[in-house]
Amino acid sequence: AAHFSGLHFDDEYPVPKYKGADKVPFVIGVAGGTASGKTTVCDMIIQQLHDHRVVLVNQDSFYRGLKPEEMANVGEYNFDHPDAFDTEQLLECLGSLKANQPVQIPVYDFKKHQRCNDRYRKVNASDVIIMEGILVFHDARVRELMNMKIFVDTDADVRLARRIKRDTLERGRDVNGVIEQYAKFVKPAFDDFILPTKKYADVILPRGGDNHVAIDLIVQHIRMKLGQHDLRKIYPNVFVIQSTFQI
Ligand code: UZR
Ligand code: MG
Repeated sequence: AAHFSGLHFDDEYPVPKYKGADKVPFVIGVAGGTASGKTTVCDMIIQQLHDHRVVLVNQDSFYRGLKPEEMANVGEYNFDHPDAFDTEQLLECLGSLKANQPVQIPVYDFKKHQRCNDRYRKVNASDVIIMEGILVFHDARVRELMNMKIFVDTDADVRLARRIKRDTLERGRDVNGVIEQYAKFVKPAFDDFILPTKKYADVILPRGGDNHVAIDLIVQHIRMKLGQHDLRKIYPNVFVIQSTFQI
């Protein structure tokens, strides 16, 4: 009978001082071609996880600013190539966030193709970190920090149509320019660098933000993982206690 006293949790057991103090954040990677609906999917996940602390970090923030010689020939610059990003800095930021350290994320100006010097976005420690971008599965070290990898798989014609709309409406480009750039850089880079990373995904999400069923399933999984996490941290002896039932 003495064993049953094990069912009561010891008052002296060290409970975390504040909620989330010693939790390892759950890191989600969301990759996929341009205009596949990555941002929409992330927004939907964040909305459904409203009762948790979630931050979204975009790979776009880690675009390198173009050097003067590259600016002089901006039409020849490949923004869809892995080298266009400062992956070392991205890795450092994601590592810090995973260690519950706040970080300063650079701010990138899409019109000037430059970083806004002295402007940073401060991101605090969170329960869930979502890292979004066309090439977030490209670097093995970045992939290793991720607990869940989602590849948003939307047909290329749908993506091109959306890209034309977005770049003409929001980025002040003309239709011919967008189509030209798509043929010259965006499509080849998708085939060479983005599509090959699909094999690293845990979840392949067809139709992006239109796929409510898949997004619900993803959110359920994240919730379950966050819940399990809490229990193990607070009651690491729970399995030992159960073994006392064996008389
Ligand atoms: P998403 N991009 C720009 O248009 N200008 C820049 O200064 C930097 C990037 C584009 C980039 C890529 N390609 O296809 C797209 N170009 O941003 C990725 N050209 O963003 O995943 O939201 O489509
Ligand atoms: Mg986007």
